[in-house]
Amino acid sequence: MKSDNNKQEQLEQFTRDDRGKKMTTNQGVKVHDDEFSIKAGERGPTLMEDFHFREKMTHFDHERIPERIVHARGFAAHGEFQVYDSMKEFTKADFLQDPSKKTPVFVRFSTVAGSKGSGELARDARGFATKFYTEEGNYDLVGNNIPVFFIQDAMKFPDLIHAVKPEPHNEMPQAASAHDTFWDFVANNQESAHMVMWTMSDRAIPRSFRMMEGFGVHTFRFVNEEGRSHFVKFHWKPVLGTHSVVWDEAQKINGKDPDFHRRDLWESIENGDYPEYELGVQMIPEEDEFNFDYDILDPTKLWPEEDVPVKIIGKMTLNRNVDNVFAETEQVAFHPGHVVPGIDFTNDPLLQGRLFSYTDTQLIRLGGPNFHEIPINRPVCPFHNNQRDGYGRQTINQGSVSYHNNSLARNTPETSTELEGGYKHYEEKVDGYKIRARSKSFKDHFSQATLFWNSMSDAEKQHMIDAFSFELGKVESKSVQKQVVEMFSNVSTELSQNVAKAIGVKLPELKETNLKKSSPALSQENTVKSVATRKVAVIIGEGFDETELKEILGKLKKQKIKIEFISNQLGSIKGKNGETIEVHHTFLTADSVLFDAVLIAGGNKEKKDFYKKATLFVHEAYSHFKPIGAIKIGENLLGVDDMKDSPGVVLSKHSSDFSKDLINAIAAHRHWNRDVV
Ligand code: HDE
Repeated sequence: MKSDNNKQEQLEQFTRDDRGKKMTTNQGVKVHDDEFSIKAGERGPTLMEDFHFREKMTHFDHERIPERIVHARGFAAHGEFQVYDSMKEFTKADFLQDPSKKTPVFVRFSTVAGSKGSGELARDARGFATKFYTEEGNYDLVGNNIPVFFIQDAMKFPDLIHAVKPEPHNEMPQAASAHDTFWDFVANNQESAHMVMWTMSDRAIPRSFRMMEGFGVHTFRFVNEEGRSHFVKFHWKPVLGTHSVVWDEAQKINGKDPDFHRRDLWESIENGDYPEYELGVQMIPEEDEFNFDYDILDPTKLWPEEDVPVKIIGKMTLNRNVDNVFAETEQVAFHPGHVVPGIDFTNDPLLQGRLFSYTDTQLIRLGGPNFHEIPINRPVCPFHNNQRDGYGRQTINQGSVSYHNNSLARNTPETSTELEGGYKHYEEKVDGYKIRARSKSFKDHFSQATLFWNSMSDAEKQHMIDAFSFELGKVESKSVQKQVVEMFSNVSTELSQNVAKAIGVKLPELKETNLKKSSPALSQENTVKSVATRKVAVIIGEGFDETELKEILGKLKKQKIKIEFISNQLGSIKGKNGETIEVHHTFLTADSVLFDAVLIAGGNKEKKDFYKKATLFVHEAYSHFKPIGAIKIGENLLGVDDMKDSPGVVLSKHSSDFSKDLINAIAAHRHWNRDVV
């Protein structure tokens, strides 16, 4: 089938299906036997001349490449992007001009601190890196799901990462910031305060890659045809809203299914439930650069959406899983310096340092300077220059000339004027002393951390107090604990006092912060509420009520809710009128933490063992504030009476429209005002 996606077409030239083919060596020689090496006698030593054995083993010995120093654990998918209306007024970037144009994209999501094999529900920022294969070359938006960063200057990045990674003397803990060196770094680098508030919030434990925002973090520039520039911040807004799990659940998911996020993304795409994100931009005209009470180039600051609105300009849809994780997800090389005409940099010192680091890291990770020739990294437009040779070079450049200027090839490949699409850097006037220092305008570390705190709902605040208390509770040094509590007393007295109590350190002095401002856009309570693709576990036993269940399930499915049946054993379960249902999981192979909601169908022929396991399942979901529905015979699984009257628990006998009430309860995501121990 011919595709209308030129990146996919390009990749197909390199894609190979080995099924049904004859086995050959890499030299193309047909293989006679792939099980035994050649030996001098059946019980003798292996012979060096066995080229087939040598080739197979050598290739195997070299299969691994270094994992990414950060963002090692990632998962990716293909898709496309379309702009809603031309952005000509602000940028000349070609892929942002024509609403009928689809630009292929490749997106890699990741955790930051953990190694390649770590669990996906770590408390951590998530990477959200997008490669747009535009007609003018590749544009990479290499962002995170948190809009600010821990540090302001790239110089400190190795220190930050050394502090958060497992401690070098014992390689512990894996994929976790809950240890001494990370919190010591925080206390001694106080510009980290704002981002730490985010990583201690629910944002750091997303429900799904499909339900998290993305941010370019830095301030970039849009430049239009006339050369006029706007400062710009990029946002991805998930169509399904921004949702999280709770910490206890996150830790359990890591054990029950360490692949939880990738499985969710993979399955959604396989099912045709394509994840969608809208692209938004906040723009500030060049002349307004100094009209804010923070420095708009400081990467520890966001621009509150209520002050600088997010203009939604297009949509990205992820619609194809990779064919091969190594070839695509592992070998993709992102770089914030991969820009196209119409998008340019600012002097944010964090961004400036990233512009160096990303090529440098690929040289060791992908083994040389030709990583742009790896299929996933190739632009879809032609590329020509005088760069030659190096490990793994694939292009066969013809002719004798590989220099510029030349006359022998009529000075080609030739450069392009701006009008012809040549990338011309924005001509910004820069004047100053060479100096190693932090700008004075970057010195307020706490105001926006307080803004974030003020913007949280009561439940979100409690989660943050718990997260700080957990993390600092794992810190062994009393001195570090005290320093951190003292530091966050600059952000919120309520937060720091509660944490101090929980970890048993002296209460910090009361500091009155006058900052009352909040930004509602920062709270996940105000996000989109959608039930589409939510996973409901239906607990079902022998003798369930077919008539009632069928009607409810029909209505849930209409809302694109996913249903999975769970019982004591696999196979068919019979209803009271003899109809059967195939069970997807048992209480052994599934767990409530892997679902968004529970529907108890029950069964009147089940015995004690079923009830014991089912009750545990339901109670755990309840303790994680999840919506629970019970149809009549299932109700006895709810046990204690106050559970039946709790928010988010819907009983068919009390409800005139049970399915509707259950759907509303699922849309609310979690029911925080429950009395849960
Ligand atoms: Fe990265 N970062 N980073 N980073 N980063 C890398 O590049 C670096 C920063 C981000 O899925 C590395 O190819 C420095 C901010 C993502 O392949 C490396 C600094 C943001 C990914 C690197 C930062 C990010 C990376 C490791 C401070 C959000 C994964 C492997 C100056 C805007 C991309 C690689 C993927 C990966 C360096 C800070 C996002 C070492 C020096 C801020 C999403 O080059």
